[in-house]
Amino acid sequence: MKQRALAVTIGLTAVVVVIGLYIGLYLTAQPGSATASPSAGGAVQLYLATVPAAATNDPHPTWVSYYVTNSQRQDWQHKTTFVVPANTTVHVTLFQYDSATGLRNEFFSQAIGTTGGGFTLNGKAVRAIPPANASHVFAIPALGVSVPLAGVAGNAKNPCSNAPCTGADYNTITFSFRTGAKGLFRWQCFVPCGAGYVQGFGGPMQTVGYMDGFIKVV
Ligand SMILES: [Cu+2]
Repeated sequence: MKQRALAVTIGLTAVVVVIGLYIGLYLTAQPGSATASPSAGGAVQLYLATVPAAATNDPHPTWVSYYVTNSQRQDWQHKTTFVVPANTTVHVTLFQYDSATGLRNEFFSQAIGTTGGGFTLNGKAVRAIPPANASHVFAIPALGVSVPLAGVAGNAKNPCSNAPCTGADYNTITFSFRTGAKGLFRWQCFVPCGAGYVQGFGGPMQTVGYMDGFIKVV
């Protein structure tokens, strides 16, 4: 009888500890953030990448995602909160490793709110792409910024499978935008790229850390 009581007590304690850890970790876990690096003329620079699937050891290794990388595309960090200064020009270089899904809303096939009104795609200045070529969109609705990201060709010789994508085929997209006052702004993708989810807008499309994140203007 005594032994049974002891076993029940130990069992209950273990269950309570596990539930406590689960809730505690859920409440305190924060997605990591990356701070833009200083650039010429008081601007700052972000190097981002989009991948067809997160790293194989990720909690969601099949989900499309944004990553933070560096100019040489060798450092890969799964972060989607970007810290940038207020009233500053932010240069973004984005390495697009995923293939096209296509836009449901063609409005997002044009650049909006970028410095100069356009962006560069593999070194060429453009203002829009064919809607069917869009793989992802980088949009900060509250700042009026949106840029379409052309996917790598479906017959690319060396497509990326999972992050990190160093060495795989990619498109380079660059654009700049201006920050205003301090604040926390949501950014997101608008391409229905969440394959396997209702309308392509579930899973990675509705989860911060994949096709969504924050711009922390400080
Ligand atoms: Cu997307």
